[in-house]
Amino acid sequence: MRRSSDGALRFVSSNRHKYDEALPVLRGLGVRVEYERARLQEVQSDDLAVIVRAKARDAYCRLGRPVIVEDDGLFVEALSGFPGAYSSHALRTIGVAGVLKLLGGNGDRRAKFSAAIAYDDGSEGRTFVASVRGMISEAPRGEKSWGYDPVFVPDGQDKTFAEMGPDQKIGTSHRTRALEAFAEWYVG
Ligand code: ITT
Repeated sequence: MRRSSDGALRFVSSNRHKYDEALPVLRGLGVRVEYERARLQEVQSDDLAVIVRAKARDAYCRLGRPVIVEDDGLFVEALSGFPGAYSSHALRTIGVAGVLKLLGGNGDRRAKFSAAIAYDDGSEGRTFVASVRGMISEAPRGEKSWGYDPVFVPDGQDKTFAEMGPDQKIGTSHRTRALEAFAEWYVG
């Protein structure tokens, strides 16, 4: 098992929701982690793995201790993968309503939610990418949610992430899959 000096990795993000969902998963897999709020540098790329590696480098340089960071993207088939690596920007500008409008009445609602997790301890860097396939709903559904949760229905389910309880979302999410791959390597 790799350990930072005080035993806890830092999960660095400006988005507390990510950490709140990552914490029970990592804890359950024996990884100690604490939240560090920061908005990290994002290089421009269509590839989440490239973006997340640069974010991890930036986070390590700022904190000087082992970190994990995450970069996510919602890839909509009928929009040629948009918003993909630009999901955060799209949410801040056109929002979920804008993405639904772009899709209009298109019958092809297929999409993929991907998560890339990167670890950096100054000497070693690793990246783990995982995805969940699903559909974009016709309209937002569910309450008390964040990001694209109201419009993403994972395959095999009939609820959007926003309509699920926290345990059910965590049980099916892109984030959990990427974190499990990370923890398998990290805990060793
Ligand atoms: P960082 O500071 O960690 O970069 P961010 O919110 O900018 O936080 P990303 O660029 O990784 O995060 O995320 C892309 C977008 O996808 C962003 O708008 C998130 O809100 C959204 N998103 C990621 N995971 C999600 C999830 O599980 N449910 C809903 N929306 C999600």
